[in-house]
Amino acid sequence: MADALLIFKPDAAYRLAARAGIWRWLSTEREWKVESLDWFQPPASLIENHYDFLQGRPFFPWLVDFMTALPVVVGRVTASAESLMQMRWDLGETQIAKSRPGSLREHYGIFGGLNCLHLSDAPETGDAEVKRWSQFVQLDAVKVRLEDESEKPDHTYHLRSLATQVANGIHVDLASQAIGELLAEESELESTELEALRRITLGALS
Ligand code: DAT
Ligand code: MG
Repeated sequence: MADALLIFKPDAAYRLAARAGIWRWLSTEREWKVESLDWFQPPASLIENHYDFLQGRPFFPWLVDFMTALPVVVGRVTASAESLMQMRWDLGETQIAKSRPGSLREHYGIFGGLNCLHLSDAPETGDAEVKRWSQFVQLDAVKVRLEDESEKPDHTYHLRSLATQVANGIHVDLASQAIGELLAEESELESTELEALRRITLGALS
């Protein structure tokens, strides 16, 4: 069995219907086990190391902001190498426009790298990521209970449509405002935290 690091990124941690849908999948524990889960706000230095292979890419500053702007739900799962590959298959491809129909990211992801979930891609990376993150957050107990249903609406496809408009320079102000309103409806965030979720969402579109 191998360790893998799992993160509900802000677009999954706070969009409650998306979070519930992803949790419904994760909690089946079909061929894996959720060993730990907790809220944690990563410092920039941790994210810069975690994603060091992406340093220099144009989206890197956004990626660091995205992953550090708000607390996220971090966990450790154990799975065989084959099961981890199966989990990554269920997750879908990195960029939303390319993610496989029926995958979690195609279902809940909004745009570009706003893709809901991090999951280590192999036993070796899982081992290294769990060791690195363990220096910052305990990965040995399930401390958060996530719901598998939500009263909140799931606006994924509407958000994706508006995000595509913004990314293409079409009705940018109106579409940006509508994105903020839909995120407010999907989440329980208010004021500065809601503004942070809006900022990192719009940041993925430029
Ligand atoms: P994954 O998360 O599927 O393992 P990765 O490890 O290659 O993908 O990249 C880490 C994160 O960086 C990814 O979840 C979102 C962001 N990212 C990667 N490539 C991107 C791109 N071309 N455009 C926008 N964001 C990207
Ligand atoms: Mg990766």
